[in-house]
Amino acid sequence: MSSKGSSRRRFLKEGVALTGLAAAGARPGMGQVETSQVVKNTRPYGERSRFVTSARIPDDPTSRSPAILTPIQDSAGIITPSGLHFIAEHYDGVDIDPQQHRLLIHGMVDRPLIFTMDDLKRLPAVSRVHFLECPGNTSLRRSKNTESIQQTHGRTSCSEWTGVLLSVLLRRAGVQKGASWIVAESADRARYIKSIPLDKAMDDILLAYYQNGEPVRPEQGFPLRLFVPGWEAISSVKWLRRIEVVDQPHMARWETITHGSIRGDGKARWFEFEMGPKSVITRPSLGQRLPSRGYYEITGLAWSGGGGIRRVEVSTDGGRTWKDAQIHEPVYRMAHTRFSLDWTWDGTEQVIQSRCTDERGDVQPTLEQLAEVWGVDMEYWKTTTNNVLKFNPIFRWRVTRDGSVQNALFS
Ligand SMILES: Nc1nc2c(c(=O)[nH]1)N[C@H]1C(S)=C(S)[C@@H](COP(=O)(O)O)O[C@H]1N2
Ligand SMILES: [Mo]
Repeated sequence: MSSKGSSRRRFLKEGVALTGLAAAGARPGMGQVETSQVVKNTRPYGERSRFVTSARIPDDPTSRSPAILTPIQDSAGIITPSGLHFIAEHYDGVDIDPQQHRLLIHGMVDRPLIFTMDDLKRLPAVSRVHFLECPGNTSLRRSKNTESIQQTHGRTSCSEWTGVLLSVLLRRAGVQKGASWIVAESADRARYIKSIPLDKAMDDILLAYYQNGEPVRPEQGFPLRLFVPGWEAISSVKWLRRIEVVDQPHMARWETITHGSIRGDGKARWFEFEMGPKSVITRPSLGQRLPSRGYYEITGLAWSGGGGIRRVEVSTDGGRTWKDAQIHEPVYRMAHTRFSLDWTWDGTEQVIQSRCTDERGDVQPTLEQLAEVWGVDMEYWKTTTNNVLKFNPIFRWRVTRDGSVQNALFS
C-alpha cells in the first residue's frame, strides 16, 4: 500500500495526544505482582496469563453437541491457538490411545496396508499452514440472526498442520486402474464417512498428526485426522481409521442429507468441495464498540480455497470507494491472510466492508452476484428459511454514532 508510510506518520502525530493523556495517571509496571519459582515449576505445560480471557463459545447451548466457535474477533496474525480452534462434530468425540490406533488402507489397491502411528511418523513429514472452514460458517441463517462476529464467522480457524501426504501411502498401496474416489472413515461412534475424488487425494491431502507444533488436539481428531486443504471442513475426517479406494462416492449421510445446500427450487447441491474467497473485518466488527472517534487500524482476515490471497480492498464509505488494504506476510495458499488499513473515524455513521481476490483472480462476490449464481432475487435472502451453506458475500458492518458495530449485510 503506497499511502502506508504517510498515514503512519500522520497517525504518529495524532497519536501524541493519546499517549500523553494516558501517561499522566500511569507509571511503568503498575499492577504487577512477582511470580515465584514454585508457580513456574508446577507448569510443565504452560498456561496463558490469568488476565487473558478470550474463549470459544457454543453456538447453541441447548444442542447436545453444539459447534464451538473460535473468537475470531480477538485474533492477531494468522494462526489460531490450538485451544481456540473451532470444534464441529456430530455426536461426541472419542478418546484414542495412539499406541492402539491403526490406519487401514484398502479397496482398489494392489497391497492393502495397516499403519501404526509410529509407522506413519517414520515417513517423510510435511508442515502446511491452512485454514479449516465449516461450510456452515456465515451460512445465510447465521449471517442474519447473530449478535457477534464470533457467531457469524467463528467456524473457521487456521493452523500449521504436520503429517504425511496421503499420496505417499496410496503409492505404497498401489492404486488400481479404474479407481476414482477415496472414502475416509472415522473411529468415533458417528462412523463419520466422507467421499473425496482421488485426484485431490493424490494432490495435497494430509494425514495430520501434529497441529501448531504439538500432537493434534483430541477435539481436532487425535491421534490422526485427514486434512483436505481449501475444501469444506466436512471432508477433513477426524479420528481417521480407514481409507478405502473406490470407483464411486459412498453417498454417506454426512455428505448428502446433512451437508447438502438447499437451492431455491428445493433441490440440493452436493459435493461442492472447494471454499470460495471470503474476507471479514475482525476489528471493528459486530458486537464491538468504538470508545471514541479518532484513529483505528481496521484489520481482518481473508482466505480462499482457490489458493493464495492476492488482494484485499476495504471500503469505509458504504462501498462508494475502495482502497487496497495492506496484506501482511506471511501469505500461504489456502490459509488465513491478515490485512489492515489505517482509518480515522469521524464519529458519524459509517459502513465498512472488505472484499478479497485470490491467485486465480476470483473475487469475493456481492450479495447481488450470489443471487445471480443461485438464480434467486434479493428478496430470497431475506425470506427463505433454507440455510444456504458456503455463503460468502462481502460482509458489511455499520459503525453507528455511539460507536457500536452492527450487522449491515442486508441493509
Ligand atoms: N470424525 C468426524 N470428523 C469430522 C466431523 C465429525 O463429526 N466427525 N465433523 C466434520 C465437520 S462438519 C467439520 S466443520 C470439521 C470440523 O473440524 P474441527 O472440529 O477440527 O474444527 O470436522 C469434520 N470432520
Ligand atoms: Mo461442519
